[in-house]
Amino acid sequence: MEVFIPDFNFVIDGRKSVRKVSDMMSFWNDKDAAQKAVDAGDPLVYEVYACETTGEGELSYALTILYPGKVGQEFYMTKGHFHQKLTGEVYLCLRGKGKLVLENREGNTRVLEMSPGKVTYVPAGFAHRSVNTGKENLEFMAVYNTDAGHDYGSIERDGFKELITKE
Ligand code: M6P
Ligand code: ZN
Repeated sequence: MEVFIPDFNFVIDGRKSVRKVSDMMSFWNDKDAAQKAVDAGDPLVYEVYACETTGEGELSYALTILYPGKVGQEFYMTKGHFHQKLTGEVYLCLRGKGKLVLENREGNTRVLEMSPGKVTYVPAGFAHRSVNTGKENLEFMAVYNTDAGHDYGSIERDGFKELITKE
């Protein structure tokens, strides 16, 4: 199958969010390593360019650029979230190498591979976190329901069962 990989050397006209190590203190497994990274300059972990629409039934989409690196043994990752509303999400990996970690409220887990051209699906009811296990940027497009909402609370408190420390 031929896969079309868009050239992402353009800036998406969207809202940009920036996450540094210090913005995610409660999400890292190794808090001492996280504090050391903050003290050493607080590196950028990821950026999200989100185009969020309004209106029932609409879709929103976001480009995430997740930089390579580790905090302790743990690869750089997104915070990860559940949707407030029971809705799925589609990911298209554009560049780099990584994993998409899924976990539902019952603790069922799946880890999917991300590589350029690969599409992965997050079923409704699964929290999702992307992890950069490579040496270059991991870049991906996500498409989700505009009403989905981001619920970070339980991930912030309990984390994911899967800790990604190996490629
Ligand atoms: C993807 C989508 C976005 C999300 C982003 C970063 O682009 O799932 O909705 O905001 O990744 O993930 P998080 O919000 O968990 O930090
Ligand atoms: Zn989502």
